[in-house]
Amino acid sequence: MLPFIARARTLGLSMALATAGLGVVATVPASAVAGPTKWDIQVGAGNEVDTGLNRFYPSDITIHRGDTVSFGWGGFHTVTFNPPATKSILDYLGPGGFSPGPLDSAGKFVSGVPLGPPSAELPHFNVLIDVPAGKYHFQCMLHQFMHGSITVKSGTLPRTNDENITLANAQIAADTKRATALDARLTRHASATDGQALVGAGDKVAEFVKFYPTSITVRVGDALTFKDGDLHEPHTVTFGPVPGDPRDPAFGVFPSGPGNPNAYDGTSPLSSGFLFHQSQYNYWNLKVSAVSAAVPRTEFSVTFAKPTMPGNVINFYCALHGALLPNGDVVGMSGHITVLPASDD
Ligand SMILES: [Cu+2]
Repeated sequence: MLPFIARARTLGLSMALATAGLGVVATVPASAVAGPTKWDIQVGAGNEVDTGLNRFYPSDITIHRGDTVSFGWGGFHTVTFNPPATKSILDYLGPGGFSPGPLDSAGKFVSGVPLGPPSAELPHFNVLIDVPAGKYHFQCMLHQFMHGSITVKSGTLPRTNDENITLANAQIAADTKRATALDARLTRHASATDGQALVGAGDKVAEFVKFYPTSITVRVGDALTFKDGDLHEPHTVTFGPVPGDPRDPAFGVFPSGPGNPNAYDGTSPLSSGFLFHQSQYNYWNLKVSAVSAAVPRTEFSVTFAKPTMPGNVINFYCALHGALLPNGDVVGMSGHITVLPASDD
């Protein structure tokens, strides 16, 4: 069904043409008169604080050749058709990662990122789809499970854009509900004193950009082990500032001191470098990047050399998703540690 305005316009046009003696237009089916359709896909969802939903909403749509797909940003992602084997994730985060449509050949590299002037809403990434009948894949280059497809066919389509949006909203609601329950379970089960902490967590869609727990107690001489539970994005476990130049592609990627993780004093800068999984190294195609030497590591252990003073804590943060403020406070993806004297037994 055409929207009312479009129907009114179509009707008005046929009446005008009929009046001009071109009544033949009345025999053209309404769907042909309507012309190309715009289809909406929301790229990710979440609360923009600590929970991301890394899925295309909807993931798979069926359209006509000549229609436009309008990708609206629901988080930081890319929309990429036919990624070249010569590019790594680092390429997509800069201007070289942008390659506008139309998709007018099956193998054409088309890619967008949510970049633009500061405004209330980032401009959508609109891609005219001008390829023969077939199935065309796209993906987010950052989030390895985030894939979608556009099927091009002629004739009747399975759903309207409005019907797609309704299904997409139901999927967002289901993902949000599942994520809320999983986050509550992780929070409940995170022990502040068992010597372990999670660095990010989630499932194949939901991503929690936080530490579990955020408040940790450990004794002098006992190892505290941080484990990366996020298959979506990399993280760091960082105490104090990260040395180096933030514009350097290698910034923060590799472990750095001078703090000694085996006998940490709680004050010297110390960073795990990026924690990530082998599957992420592969998906990001890091082997062709400036940081190809980065080794996928999913754990970082710290053993403290002395107790914190009463009322004091040691702050830590993720250098990618959190920050150290000039006054020593940490914000975003961060936490703090209380170090007790070694136990006597
Ligand atoms: Cu992080």
